Amino acid sequence: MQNVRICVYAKLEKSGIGGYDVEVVDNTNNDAVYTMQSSLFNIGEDSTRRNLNASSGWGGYGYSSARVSAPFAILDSIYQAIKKVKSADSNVIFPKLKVNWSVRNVPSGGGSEGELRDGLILTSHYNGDGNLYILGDENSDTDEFDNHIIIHEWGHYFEDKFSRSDSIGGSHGEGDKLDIRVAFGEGWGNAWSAIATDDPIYFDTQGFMQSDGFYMNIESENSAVKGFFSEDSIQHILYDLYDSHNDGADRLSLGFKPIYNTLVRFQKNTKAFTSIFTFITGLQEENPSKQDKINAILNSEDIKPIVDIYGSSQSNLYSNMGDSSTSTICTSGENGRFNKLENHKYIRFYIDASKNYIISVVQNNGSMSDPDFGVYRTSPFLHLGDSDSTTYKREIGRYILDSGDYLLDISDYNGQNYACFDININ
Ligand SMILES: [Ca+2]
Ligand SMILES: [Ca+2]
Ligand SMILES: [Ca+2]
Ligand SMILES: [Ca+2]
Repeated sequence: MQNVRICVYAKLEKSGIGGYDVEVVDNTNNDAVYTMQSSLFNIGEDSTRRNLNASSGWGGYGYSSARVSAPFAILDSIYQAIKKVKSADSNVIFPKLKVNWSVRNVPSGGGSEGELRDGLILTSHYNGDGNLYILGDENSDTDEFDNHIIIHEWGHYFEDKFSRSDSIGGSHGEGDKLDIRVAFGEGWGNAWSAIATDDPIYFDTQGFMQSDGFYMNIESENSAVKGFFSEDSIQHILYDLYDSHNDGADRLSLGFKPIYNTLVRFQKNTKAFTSIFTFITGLQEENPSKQDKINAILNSEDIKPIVDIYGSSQSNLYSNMGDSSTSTICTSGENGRFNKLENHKYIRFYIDASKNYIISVVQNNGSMSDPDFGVYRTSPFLHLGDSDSTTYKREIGRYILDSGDYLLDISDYNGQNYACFDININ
């Protein structure tokens, strides 16, 4: 009789319709896939059953041996997310996902390729290209058992592969008035973690012996700031649209399917930047009879009825160039830098004739700004490029544009309190 050992890989694999391909690797050890092994045993002549235990490695006051269960706990959270998506669409196929976890993944560094290989991952995050990075830093911040964190970050993978996110990223926290694209992306991540787990208590364990942490109630916590620019408001709205527990202004129980359908169809193809304005516009188109109940939930977070994808009637973030080739906008640094509300303003414009265009953005109220802009075709939605030289006062870019609708995303890198710009497209 032979002696054998069973080896279990930290992978989730299923081919074909409804399939997925997820593996957990050690980014600080040449991307080796985590495994666990049974002891040697004699297979004998009859069928035999082996129950394997993946130990946590916890010794009572700290980790005293390998955290064998950690990669499998991460897979368990991801499998929960996969099952929730499949409950809305059984035909979905999940593109490959690599989860980079290590006990050496610490909350520092800047996220360069070399740093990621050394475990300097800054924070648990999705890298925009099929890779999750997850913290494993004992006595500081481990995330392998923080299912809401894992599923939040997986939610960014979902946006990337199935929907669309125009979020520009950057730091964000409670009480921030954010760029609408960032507010939606982060609010979605948090709401999604509560939706996938059916547990609105979001928890992040931290600190000495992982005994500290922070939590929030995704359904009912009072938002530090309310509005279309608040990630708190977005997460409360998305969760209340989904859940079947009536509370406050929430009398709607849509479940996940209408939310999923809106994300993978309307939101993916919308001609404005992704925000609560685009999401709700799409949701309302598919669920017109729910309008009043949707408005009641929006109203509880100080958002007026949403009339279009640009937030017309309650935001001045977009300007429409119309038939002229010039326009004026003003950015503000009042709410912070880089990714806060009104750091960026957006211009809608239409190109009639396909040719070479010069786009210029010039400050008209001083010279201390450093204007930058991005150019987007809207259908199909495509980021054509950025003009971000370090010259003060003006930014000029040349683009070959075909006829169609476009967006400009204009910001002041110097973050002046109030900078106004003339925009010309010729
Ligand atoms: Ca944690
Ligand atoms: Ca509800
Ligand atoms: Ca509710
Ligand atoms: Ca510039």
